[in-house]
Amino acid sequence: MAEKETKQRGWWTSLPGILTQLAALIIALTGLLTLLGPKLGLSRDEIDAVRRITPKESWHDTGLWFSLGDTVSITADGSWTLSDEAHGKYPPTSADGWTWPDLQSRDPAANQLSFPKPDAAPGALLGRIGTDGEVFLVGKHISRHRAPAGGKLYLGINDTRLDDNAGSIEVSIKQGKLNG
Ligand SMILES: [Ca+2]
Repeated sequence: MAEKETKQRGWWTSLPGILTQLAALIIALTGLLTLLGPKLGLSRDEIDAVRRITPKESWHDTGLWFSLGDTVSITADGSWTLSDEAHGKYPPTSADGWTWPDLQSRDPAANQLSFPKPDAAPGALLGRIGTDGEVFLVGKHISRHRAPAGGKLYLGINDTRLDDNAGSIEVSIKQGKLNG
């Protein structure tokens, strides 16, 4: 009995120590996230332009011109859906889109549709430079993608039918010039 009481006292005595260690861990993690933060997206002073992209337009014209070899970095926030409530299928997703297994579990025939970029996630944010430029995956973030040709930057959703889409994604864009 006496031994049990001693054990209990011991446990309570060490509680402040455990809390202190927990607090130190939280402070350390917060610091780490602050350090990593700018690497996960564009920092405020890096942003050259902000655009809002809706999934109902096939290719949003950002109005930003790129020359061959320039780089484009994009951070995308917000959510949109491949099919709104009226058509009743897909809850909102980020600019990373759905995974193919998730999509096919809801719609087994989905892979027979012709997506703008079939090897990228359905509902993902896509980009192209020039109206005929090669389509590239943007998702929630892309860093220093090199322009394969000169032209304007267009952004859009990886989807086949656009009229049943909803939501919007806000993109922050940074242009890196090859010369200067
Ligand atoms: Ca759709």
